[in-house]
Amino acid sequence: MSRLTEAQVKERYGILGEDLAGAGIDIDIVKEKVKDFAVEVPSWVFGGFGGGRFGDYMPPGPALDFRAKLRDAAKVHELTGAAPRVAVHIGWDKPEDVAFDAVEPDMFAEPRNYARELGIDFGAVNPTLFLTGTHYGSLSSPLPQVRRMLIEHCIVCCEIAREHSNGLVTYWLPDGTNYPGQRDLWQQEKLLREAFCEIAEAALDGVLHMVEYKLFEPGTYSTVISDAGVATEIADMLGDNAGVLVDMGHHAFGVNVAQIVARLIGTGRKGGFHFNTRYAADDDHAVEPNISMYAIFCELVAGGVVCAQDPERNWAYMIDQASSLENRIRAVLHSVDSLQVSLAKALVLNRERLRELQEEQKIIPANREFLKGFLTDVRPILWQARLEQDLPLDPVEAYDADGYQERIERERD
Ligand code: AFD
Ligand code: MN
Ligand code: MN
Repeated sequence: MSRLTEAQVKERYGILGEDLAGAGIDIDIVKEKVKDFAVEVPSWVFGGFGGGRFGDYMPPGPALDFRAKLRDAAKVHELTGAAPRVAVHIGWDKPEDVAFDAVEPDMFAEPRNYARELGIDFGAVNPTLFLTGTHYGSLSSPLPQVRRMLIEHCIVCCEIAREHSNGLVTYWLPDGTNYPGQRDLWQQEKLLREAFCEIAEAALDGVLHMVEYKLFEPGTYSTVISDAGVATEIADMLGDNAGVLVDMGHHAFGVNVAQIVARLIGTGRKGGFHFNTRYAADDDHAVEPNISMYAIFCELVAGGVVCAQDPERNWAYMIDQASSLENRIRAVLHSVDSLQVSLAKALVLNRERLRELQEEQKIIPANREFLKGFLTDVRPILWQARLEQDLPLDPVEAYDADGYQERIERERD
Protein backbone atom coordinates (compact mmCIF):
# COMPACT_ATOMS: atom_id res chain seq x y z
CA MET A 1 0.00 0.00 0.00
CA SER A 2 2.80 2.34 0.80
CA ARG A 3 3.97 1.74 -2.81
CA LEU A 4 0.98 3.73 -4.11
CA THR A 5 2.02 6.81 -6.03
CA GLU A 6 0.58 10.25 -5.26
CA ALA A 7 -1.39 10.08 -8.53
CA GLN A 8 -2.85 6.68 -7.60
CA VAL A 9 -3.92 7.98 -4.20
CA LYS A 10 -5.54 11.04 -5.77
CA GLU A 11 -7.36 8.83 -8.28
CA ARG A 12 -8.75 6.54 -5.57
CA TYR A 13 -9.65 9.56 -3.43
CA GLY A 14 -11.49 11.15 -6.35
CA ILE A 15 -13.51 8.01 -7.13
CA LEU A 16 -14.52 7.59 -3.49
CA GLY A 17 -15.32 11.30 -3.31
CA GLU A 18 -17.80 10.96 -6.19
CA ASP A 19 -19.47 7.96 -4.55
CA LEU A 20 -19.82 9.80 -1.25
CA ALA A 21 -21.05 13.01 -2.89
CA GLY A 22 -23.96 10.95 -4.22
CA ALA A 23 -24.93 10.34 -0.58
CA GLY A 24 -24.43 13.98 0.35
CA ILE A 25 -21.10 13.38 2.10
CA ASP A 26 -18.24 15.84 1.44
CA ILE A 27 -15.08 13.72 1.42
CA ASP A 28 -12.85 16.75 2.04
CA ILE A 29 -14.66 17.48 5.31
CA VAL A 30 -14.21 13.85 6.36
CA LYS A 31 -10.52 14.06 5.50
CA GLU A 32 -10.01 17.23 7.55
CA LYS A 33 -11.74 15.67 10.56
CA VAL A 34 -9.54 12.60 10.31
CA LYS A 35 -6.53 14.93 10.33
CA ASP A 36 -7.90 16.59 13.49
CA PHE A 37 -8.36 13.34 15.42
CA ALA A 38 -5.77 12.78 18.16
CA VAL A 39 -5.34 9.93 20.63
CA GLU A 40 -2.98 9.59 23.59
CA VAL A 41 -0.58 6.66 23.77
CA PRO A 42 0.18 5.07 27.15
CA SER A 43 3.77 5.35 28.43
CA TRP A 44 3.41 1.90 29.98
CA VAL A 45 2.91 0.06 26.69
CA PHE A 46 6.53 0.71 25.67
CA GLY A 47 8.16 -1.16 28.53
CA GLY A 48 8.76 -1.14 32.22
CA PHE A 49 7.23 -4.45 33.20
CA GLY A 50 7.34 -8.01 32.08
CA GLY A 51 4.61 -9.89 30.31
CA GLY A 52 3.69 -11.90 33.41
CA ARG A 53 3.20 -15.32 31.77
CA PHE A 54 5.90 -16.96 29.62
CA GLY A 55 8.67 -16.41 32.16
CA ASP A 56 8.49 -12.64 32.05
CA TYR A 57 8.96 -12.59 28.27
CA MET A 58 9.16 -9.06 26.90
CA PRO A 59 9.03 -8.22 23.18
CA PRO A 60 12.54 -7.15 22.00
CA GLY A 61 13.66 -3.59 22.62
CA PRO A 62 11.51 -2.58 25.62
CA ALA A 63 11.92 0.95 26.94
CA LEU A 64 14.05 0.67 30.07
CA ASP A 65 13.30 4.11 31.50
CA PHE A 66 10.83 6.97 31.20
CA ARG A 67 12.87 8.93 28.62
CA ALA A 68 13.03 5.86 26.39
CA LYS A 69 9.23 5.52 26.67
CA LEU A 70 8.90 9.16 25.60
CA ARG A 71 11.15 8.52 22.59
CA ASP A 72 9.01 5.56 21.58
CA ALA A 73 5.85 7.63 21.97
CA ALA A 74 7.44 10.37 19.83
CA LYS A 75 8.16 7.80 17.11
CA VAL A 76 4.46 6.85 17.04
CA HIS A 77 3.52 10.50 16.64
CA GLU A 78 6.19 11.02 13.96
CA LEU A 79 4.72 8.18 11.86
CA THR A 80 1.03 8.96 12.43
CA GLY A 81 0.73 12.67 13.21
CA ALA A 82 -2.17 11.59 15.49
CA ALA A 83 -0.53 10.89 18.86
CA PRO A 84 0.74 14.23 20.19
CA ARG A 85 0.33 13.31 23.87
CA VAL A 86 1.49 10.44 26.07
CA ALA A 87 -0.43 9.33 29.15
CA VAL A 88 1.89 8.94 32.14
CA HIS A 89 1.68 6.57 35.08
CA ILE A 90 3.22 8.29 38.08
CA GLY A 91 4.25 5.20 40.05
CA TRP A 92 5.98 3.77 37.01
CA ASP A 93 7.28 7.01 35.44
CA LYS A 94 8.51 8.84 38.55
CA PRO A 95 12.28 9.40 38.92
CA GLU A 96 13.77 6.00 39.81
CA ASP A 97 15.58 7.28 42.90
CA VAL A 98 12.46 8.91 44.37
CA ALA A 99 10.24 6.94 46.74
CA PHE A 100 6.61 6.49 45.70
CA ASP A 101 5.32 8.69 48.52
CA ALA A 102 8.03 11.33 47.98
CA VAL A 103 6.97 12.33 44.46
CA GLU A 104 6.53 16.06 43.97
CA PRO A 105 4.84 17.73 40.98
CA ASP A 106 7.88 19.68 39.83
CA MET A 107 9.83 16.46 39.37
CA PHE A 108 7.83 16.12 36.14
CA ALA A 109 8.82 19.50 34.70
CA GLU A 110 12.07 18.23 33.20
CA PRO A 111 10.67 15.05 31.61
CA ARG A 112 7.85 17.13 30.20
CA ASN A 113 10.37 19.52 28.62
CA TYR A 114 12.10 16.49 27.16
CA ALA A 115 8.80 15.26 25.73
CA ARG A 116 8.20 18.66 24.18
CA GLU A 117 11.69 18.64 22.64
CA LEU A 118 10.66 15.34 21.05
CA GLY A 119 7.56 16.98 19.57
CA ILE A 120 4.99 15.51 21.95
CA ASP A 121 3.56 16.50 25.34
CA PHE A 122 2.17 14.88 28.46
CA GLY A 123 -1.44 13.74 28.49
CA ALA A 124 -3.54 12.04 31.14
CA VAL A 125 -1.92 11.54 34.55
CA ASN A 126 -2.55 8.10 36.04
CA PRO A 127 -2.16 7.57 39.78
CA THR A 128 -0.58 4.14 40.26
CA LEU A 129 -2.86 2.46 42.78
CA PHE A 130 -1.80 -1.14 42.38
CA LEU A 131 1.82 -1.37 43.54
CA THR A 132 3.33 -2.66 46.78
CA GLY A 133 0.95 -2.47 49.72
CA THR A 134 -2.26 -2.44 47.71
CA HIS A 135 -2.91 -6.20 47.95
CA TYR A 136 -5.98 -5.51 50.15
CA GLY A 137 -7.03 -2.60 47.94
CA SER A 138 -6.07 1.02 47.38
CA LEU A 139 -8.48 3.86 48.22
CA SER A 140 -10.74 1.34 49.97
CA SER A 141 -7.96 -0.54 51.74
CA PRO A 142 -8.82 -1.62 55.30
CA LEU A 143 -5.37 -0.28 56.29
CA PRO A 144 -5.72 3.46 57.07
CA GLN A 145 -2.06 4.17 56.34
CA VAL A 146 -2.41 2.70 52.83
CA ARG A 147 -5.54 4.75 52.16
CA ARG A 148 -3.83 7.89 53.43
CA MET A 149 -0.69 7.32 51.34
CA LEU A 150 -2.77 6.77 48.16
CA ILE A 151 -5.12 9.70 48.75
CA GLU A 152 -2.02 11.90 49.03
CA HIS A 153 -0.62 10.21 45.90
CA CYS A 154 -3.79 11.03 43.96
CA ILE A 155 -3.71 14.64 45.12
CA VAL A 156 -0.10 14.95 43.93
CA CYS A 157 -1.19 13.42 40.61
CA CYS A 158 -3.89 16.10 40.32
CA GLU A 159 -1.24 18.77 40.92
CA ILE A 160 1.01 17.19 38.26
CA ALA A 161 -1.90 17.11 35.85
CA ARG A 162 -2.76 20.75 36.47
CA GLU A 163 0.79 22.16 36.49
CA HIS A 164 2.57 19.88 34.05
CA SER A 165 -0.01 18.47 31.69
CA ASN A 166 -3.56 18.93 30.35
CA GLY A 167 -5.37 18.65 33.68
CA LEU A 168 -6.73 15.15 33.06
CA VAL A 169 -6.44 12.49 35.80
CA THR A 170 -7.62 8.96 35.08
CA TYR A 171 -8.23 6.59 37.99
CA TRP A 172 -8.20 2.83 37.83
CA LEU A 173 -8.28 0.98 41.17
CA PRO A 174 -7.60 -2.73 41.83
CA ASP A 175 -10.15 -2.76 44.66
CA GLY A 176 -12.28 -5.86 45.12
CA THR A 177 -12.37 -9.21 46.90
CA ASN A 178 -11.64 -12.82 46.05
CA TYR A 179 -14.12 -14.56 48.31
CA PRO A 180 -17.62 -13.98 49.65
CA GLY A 181 -17.30 -12.82 53.24
CA GLN A 182 -13.79 -11.44 52.77
CA ARG A 183 -14.96 -7.89 53.44
CA ASP A 184 -18.06 -5.91 54.26
CA LEU A 185 -18.81 -4.95 50.65
CA TRP A 186 -20.62 -1.70 51.34
CA GLN A 187 -18.05 -0.55 53.95
CA GLN A 188 -15.33 -1.14 51.34
CA GLU A 189 -17.19 0.90 48.75
CA LYS A 190 -17.97 3.64 51.29
CA LEU A 191 -14.26 4.07 52.10
CA LEU A 192 -13.52 4.44 48.39
CA ARG A 193 -16.18 7.10 47.88
CA GLU A 194 -14.96 9.08 50.90
CA ALA A 195 -11.42 8.98 49.50
CA PHE A 196 -12.58 10.14 46.08
CA CYS A 197 -14.46 13.05 47.64
CA GLU A 198 -11.38 14.11 49.61
CA ILE A 199 -9.25 14.01 46.44
CA ALA A 200 -11.78 15.97 44.38
CA GLU A 201 -12.15 18.50 47.21
CA ALA A 202 -8.39 19.03 47.32
CA ALA A 203 -8.11 19.39 43.55
CA LEU A 204 -11.10 21.58 42.92
CA ASP A 205 -10.15 23.59 39.85
CA GLY A 206 -8.31 22.84 36.66
CA VAL A 207 -8.56 19.05 36.95
CA LEU A 208 -10.88 16.66 35.12
CA HIS A 209 -11.28 13.39 37.03
CA MET A 210 -12.08 10.38 34.84
CA VAL A 211 -13.29 7.32 36.74
CA GLU A 212 -12.53 4.01 35.04
CA TYR A 213 -14.52 0.83 35.66
CA LYS A 214 -13.60 -2.82 35.18
CA LEU A 215 -15.74 -5.93 35.50
CA PHE A 216 -13.08 -7.88 37.44
CA GLU A 217 -9.33 -8.13 38.06
CA PRO A 218 -7.48 -8.51 40.30
CA GLY A 219 -10.53 -9.25 42.50
CA THR A 220 -12.39 -12.24 41.06
CA TYR A 221 -15.36 -12.32 43.43
CA SER A 222 -16.19 -8.61 43.52
CA THR A 223 -14.86 -5.32 42.14
CA VAL A 224 -15.78 -1.99 43.68
CA ILE A 225 -15.96 0.03 40.44
CA SER A 226 -17.28 -2.76 38.24
CA ASP A 227 -19.38 -1.15 35.55
CA ALA A 228 -20.42 2.05 33.81
CA GLY A 229 -23.27 2.57 36.25
CA VAL A 230 -21.04 2.69 39.31
CA ALA A 231 -18.48 4.88 37.57
CA THR A 232 -21.24 7.27 36.51
CA GLU A 233 -22.58 7.45 40.05
CA ILE A 234 -19.11 8.21 41.45
CA ALA A 235 -18.45 10.82 38.73
CA ASP A 236 -21.79 12.45 39.55
CA MET A 237 -20.82 12.46 43.24
CA LEU A 238 -17.56 14.27 42.35
CA GLY A 239 -19.34 16.97 40.37
CA ASP A 240 -18.99 18.73 37.02
CA ASN A 241 -15.27 18.12 36.64
CA ALA A 242 -15.62 14.36 36.60
CA GLY A 243 -16.53 11.81 33.96
CA VAL A 244 -16.50 8.13 33.02
CA LEU A 245 -13.59 6.34 31.38
CA VAL A 246 -14.65 3.47 29.09
CA ASP A 247 -11.96 0.84 28.61
CA MET A 248 -12.97 -1.55 25.85
CA GLY A 249 -11.42 -4.54 27.59
CA HIS A 250 -13.40 -4.06 30.80
CA HIS A 251 -16.84 -5.38 29.91
CA ALA A 252 -18.60 -8.71 30.20
CA PHE A 253 -19.30 -10.55 26.98
CA GLY A 254 -22.17 -9.05 25.07
CA VAL A 255 -22.20 -5.69 26.82
CA ASN A 256 -23.14 -3.11 24.23
CA VAL A 257 -20.52 -0.36 24.62
CA ALA A 258 -22.22 1.82 21.98
CA GLN A 259 -25.27 1.91 24.27
CA ILE A 260 -23.06 3.06 27.19
CA VAL A 261 -21.57 5.77 24.98
CA ALA A 262 -25.00 6.93 23.76
CA ARG A 263 -26.25 7.11 27.37
CA LEU A 264 -23.26 9.09 28.64
CA ILE A 265 -23.58 11.54 25.76
CA GLY A 266 -27.36 11.71 26.02
CA THR A 267 -27.26 12.49 29.74
CA GLY A 268 -24.59 15.14 29.20
CA ARG A 269 -21.78 13.40 31.04
CA LYS A 270 -18.11 13.75 30.19
CA GLY A 271 -16.44 10.60 28.92
CA GLY A 272 -13.23 9.15 27.70
CA PHE A 273 -11.85 5.99 26.18
CA HIS A 274 -9.08 3.54 26.79
CA PHE A 275 -9.08 1.95 23.36
CA ASN A 276 -8.02 -1.64 22.77
CA THR A 277 -9.64 -4.88 21.63
CA ARG A 278 -11.06 -7.29 24.17
CA TYR A 279 -11.26 -10.87 22.97
CA ALA A 280 -11.74 -13.05 26.04
CA ALA A 281 -11.17 -10.59 28.87
CA ASP A 282 -8.83 -7.73 29.81
CA ASP A 283 -6.12 -8.73 27.35
CA ASP A 284 -5.57 -5.23 25.99
CA HIS A 285 -4.94 -6.20 22.38
CA ALA A 286 -4.41 -3.63 19.62
CA VAL A 287 -7.46 -1.87 18.23
CA GLU A 288 -9.05 -3.32 15.09
CA PRO A 289 -11.58 -1.40 12.97
CA ASN A 290 -14.34 -3.90 13.76
CA ILE A 291 -18.09 -3.43 13.84
CA SER A 292 -18.22 -2.60 17.56
CA MET A 293 -15.55 0.10 17.17
CA TYR A 294 -17.49 1.47 14.18
CA ALA A 295 -20.75 1.52 16.19
CA ILE A 296 -18.96 3.36 19.00
CA PHE A 297 -17.55 5.98 16.64
CA CYS A 298 -20.99 6.42 15.09
CA GLU A 299 -22.26 7.39 18.55
CA LEU A 300 -19.27 9.67 19.20
CA VAL A 301 -19.75 11.43 15.85
CA ALA A 302 -23.53 11.71 16.27
CA GLY A 303 -22.98 13.01 19.81
CA GLY A 304 -20.55 15.70 18.64
CA VAL A 305 -17.83 14.58 21.05
CA VAL A 306 -15.12 13.75 18.53
CA CYS A 307 -13.45 16.30 16.19
CA ALA A 308 -15.93 18.84 17.53
CA GLN A 309 -15.71 22.47 16.40
CA ASP A 310 -15.37 23.35 20.10
CA PRO A 311 -12.47 21.18 21.34
CA GLU A 312 -13.87 21.46 24.88
CA ARG A 313 -16.71 19.16 23.80
CA ASN A 314 -14.37 16.38 22.75
CA TRP A 315 -14.05 13.35 24.95
CA ALA A 316 -10.60 12.23 26.12
CA TYR A 317 -9.22 9.58 23.74
CA MET A 318 -6.43 7.29 24.93
CA ILE A 319 -5.06 3.93 23.97
CA ASP A 320 -4.53 1.44 26.78
CA GLN A 321 -2.94 -1.78 25.55
CA ALA A 322 -0.01 -3.90 26.58
CA SER A 323 -0.53 -7.38 25.33
CA SER A 324 2.42 -9.58 26.14
CA LEU A 325 3.63 -11.01 22.85
CA GLU A 326 3.58 -8.61 19.90
CA ASN A 327 5.98 -5.78 19.19
CA ARG A 328 4.35 -2.97 21.11
CA ILE A 329 5.31 0.01 18.98
CA ARG A 330 3.96 -1.76 15.90
CA ALA A 331 0.81 -2.67 17.89
CA VAL A 332 0.22 0.95 18.91
CA LEU A 333 0.71 2.15 15.32
CA HIS A 334 -1.86 -0.46 14.28
CA SER A 335 -4.24 0.89 16.94
CA VAL A 336 -3.88 4.50 15.82
CA ASP A 337 -4.47 3.51 12.18
CA SER A 338 -7.49 1.39 13.17
CA LEU A 339 -9.01 4.27 15.14
CA GLN A 340 -8.62 6.62 12.18
CA VAL A 341 -10.29 4.03 9.93
CA SER A 342 -13.17 3.63 12.40
CA LEU A 343 -13.63 7.40 12.63
CA ALA A 344 -13.61 7.83 8.84
CA LYS A 345 -16.17 5.05 8.46
CA ALA A 346 -18.44 6.71 11.01
CA LEU A 347 -18.06 10.04 9.20
CA VAL A 348 -19.20 8.64 5.83
CA LEU A 349 -22.41 7.25 7.30
CA ASN A 350 -25.39 8.99 5.69
CA ARG A 351 -27.11 10.04 8.92
CA GLU A 352 -29.98 11.84 7.23
CA ARG A 353 -30.98 8.77 5.26
CA LEU A 354 -30.55 6.60 8.33
CA ARG A 355 -32.82 8.82 10.39
CA GLU A 356 -35.53 8.69 7.72
CA LEU A 357 -35.45 4.89 7.78
CA GLN A 358 -35.47 4.83 11.59
CA GLU A 359 -38.48 7.11 11.71
CA GLU A 360 -40.30 4.87 9.25
CA GLN A 361 -39.42 1.84 11.43
CA LYS A 362 -37.72 0.25 8.41
CA ILE A 363 -35.51 -2.03 10.48
CA ILE A 364 -33.54 -3.95 7.87
CA PRO A 365 -33.11 -0.98 5.49
CA ALA A 366 -31.89 1.03 8.49
CA ASN A 367 -29.43 -1.70 9.40
CA ARG A 368 -28.19 -1.83 5.80
CA GLU A 369 -27.81 1.95 5.66
CA PHE A 370 -25.85 1.83 8.92
CA LEU A 371 -23.61 -0.91 7.51
CA LYS A 372 -22.84 1.08 4.35
CA GLY A 373 -20.42 3.20 6.39
CA PHE A 374 -18.77 0.14 7.88
CA LEU A 375 -18.46 -1.51 4.48
CA THR A 376 -16.91 1.55 2.82
CA ASP A 377 -13.16 1.23 2.16
CA VAL A 378 -12.13 4.59 3.59
CA ARG A 379 -8.39 4.07 3.26
CA PRO A 380 -8.13 6.53 0.31
CA ILE A 381 -9.24 9.23 2.76
CA LEU A 382 -6.47 8.30 5.20
CA TRP A 383 -3.92 8.08 2.38
CA GLN A 384 -4.87 11.53 1.03
CA ALA A 385 -4.80 13.02 4.53
CA ARG A 386 -1.36 11.53 5.15
CA LEU A 387 -0.06 12.68 1.78
CA GLU A 388 -1.08 16.21 2.63
CA GLN A 389 0.62 15.94 6.04
CA ASP A 390 3.77 14.45 4.54
CA LEU A 391 3.19 11.27 6.55
CA PRO A 392 3.72 7.66 5.41
CA LEU A 393 0.63 6.10 3.84
CA ASP A 394 0.94 3.06 6.12
CA PRO A 395 2.51 3.78 9.52
CA VAL A 396 3.04 0.11 10.37
CA GLU A 397 4.86 -0.63 7.12
CA ALA A 398 6.80 2.64 7.54
CA TYR A 399 7.93 1.52 10.99
CA ASP A 400 9.37 -1.69 9.55
CA ALA A 401 11.42 0.35 7.09
CA ASP A 402 12.38 3.02 9.62
CA GLY A 403 15.30 1.29 11.35
CA TYR A 404 14.13 2.48 14.81
CA GLN A 405 13.33 -1.03 16.02
CA GLU A 406 16.78 -2.33 15.07
CA ARG A 407 18.36 0.64 16.84
CA ILE A 408 16.46 0.22 20.12
CA GLU A 409 17.12 -3.51 20.15
CA ARG A 410 20.83 -2.83 19.85
CA GLU A 411 20.69 -0.12 22.52
CA ARG A 412 18.37 -1.86 24.99
CA ASP A 413 18.71 -5.62 24.81
C1 AFD B 1 -4.71 -1.97 33.60
C2 AFD B 1 -6.11 -1.77 34.11
C3 AFD B 1 -6.72 -0.49 33.57
C4 AFD B 1 -5.81 0.71 33.69
C5 AFD B 1 -4.43 0.37 33.14
C6 AFD B 1 -3.46 1.51 33.40
O1 AFD B 1 -6.91 -2.86 33.68
O2 AFD B 1 -7.08 -0.65 32.21
O3 AFD B 1 -6.35 1.78 32.91
O4 AFD B 1 -3.91 -0.78 33.78
O5 AFD B 1 -3.45 1.81 34.75
O6 AFD B 1 -4.80 -2.28 32.23
MN1 MN C 1 -7.54 1.18 31.05
MN1 MN D 1 -7.16 -2.78 31.57
